[in-house]
Parts: sequence; C-alpha cells; structure tokens
Amino acid sequence: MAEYTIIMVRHGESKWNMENKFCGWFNADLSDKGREEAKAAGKALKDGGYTFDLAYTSVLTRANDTLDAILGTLEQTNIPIKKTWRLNERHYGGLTGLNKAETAKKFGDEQVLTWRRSFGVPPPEMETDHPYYDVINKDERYKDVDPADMPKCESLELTIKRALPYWNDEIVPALKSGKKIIIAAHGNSLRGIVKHLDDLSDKRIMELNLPTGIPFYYKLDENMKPIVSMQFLGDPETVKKAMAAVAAQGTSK
Ligand code: DG2
Repeated sequence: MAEYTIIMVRHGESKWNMENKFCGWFNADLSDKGREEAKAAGKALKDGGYTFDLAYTSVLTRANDTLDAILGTLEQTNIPIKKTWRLNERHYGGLTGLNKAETAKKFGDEQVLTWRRSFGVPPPEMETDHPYYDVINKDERYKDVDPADMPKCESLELTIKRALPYWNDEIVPALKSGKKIIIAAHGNSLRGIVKHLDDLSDKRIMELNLPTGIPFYYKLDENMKPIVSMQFLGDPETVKKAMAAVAAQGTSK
C-alpha cells in the first residue's frame, strides 16, 4: 500500500505575533525569536533525516522566510518553491492590526474566541478606509488574483474554500507522483488542511491552536487519508505549552 509523508510548519513568530496583533494578510516580518524558531525547525528536520523535492508556501514574507531558513539549515535551497495566496493566513478583515487581548477586553473573550476559532463566523469586513486596506489590496503580490477572489475577511470555512482546491489540484498530485513535500504556511491555512485531512468536526477544530515554528508530519494512504495524524517534531510538553500560549493570546487576562 502506498504511503506518503508530508511535512507542514507554521512560520516562526512574526513581529505581529510578538505584539499580539491580528495579522491575517498584513505582511509582518519574522521577529528575532521567529528567525531562531525557523532555524530550529530546520535543525529538527535535519536531525530527523528529512529531505525535500518540492516546497509550498504562501505569498507572505513570514512564511517565505521561515521556509528559506529551514531549507538553508537543510542545505536544500535548490529545490523548487511554489508560492500561492491560497496558502495565505485567513484574512482577519477589520480586526487586522488590533491587539488580540485588548479586543477581548472590549468585546469579550467569547466573541474573540468566535472570531478566532469558530468554523463559520468571519471577522468583520475590512472597509476601504481601514488603515491596512491599501497596503494589502494594492500589493503587487495580488496583481494576478481575480478581484472577485480578494477577500475582505475570512472565516475558517472561507479559508478552506480557497486553500483546498490548491491542496487537491496541486499538492496531492505532486505527493502522489512521489515528491517529498514541505508546506510552510500559517496557523489558520494549516488548520484548514488539518481539518480536511482528519475530517474534524466544526467543534473539534475550534480546539486546535498551532504553535509557531514546530514542524509536524502526516503519513497518508493513497486516498490521502491519514495513517498517522499530526506528529510534531518536538518535545510533547513544549508543544503543549506553545499551543496553550497561542490559545491564550485571544483572552483579556
Ligand atoms: C495569526 C493567527 O496568523 O492568529 O493572523 O494573527 O499564523 O500568520 O501568525 P499567523 C494572525 P490566530 O488565529 O491564532 O489569532
């Protein structure tokens, strides 16, 4: 029976993760800690003996730089890298740039949890007078994106709707052709892929918080069903703490 291994990793901590701001499609850089996390991710992969033929990432710098640091550590910078807006973070709409804890103080922890983790409820739309509207919508990265596909905000459901066609039409055929693949993307675009692979309910996926810079793998059968689900290349206690810290970012305390 065929078996396919794929590695996924959320980028290292960004400057906006550090400042606890909703980031979404804003192009925040990695923080110094995030750069270290990315190198550590490369080291964990190197220690695990992983090599890659092909890499996928979003069009956002924090994911691109994480991937570059990983491939640099692996001495595999010569492999093809495919960048797509379909693996971008979910678009945080009108919340973009707001501090998560302050937003929780203003609107309540429950509302912020709904915005961050519910399956179907999107954050408020980004209006044209939003401070980051132009910087995102006039960004050259999106010049070839059909204007109808440019989001004003995205729930996890909408994020999955635009990421999954890329997974099915591009990544799955490459995996099935025997390519060894790494995806460096974002908390919520990866949660979308994980929800799909593990067939998680809308309720179960609410509980998943992906840590920055810790790679995880799936082993999939020929129908792309998990033989092994989400195994982190990291100490379980460290992973657990990092997940809890991500969950806590959206609380008022
Ligand atoms: C974070 C995720 O995205 O935020 O957009 O603020 O993975 O690109 O750092 P990432 C953001 P939460 O959904 O965890 O609040």
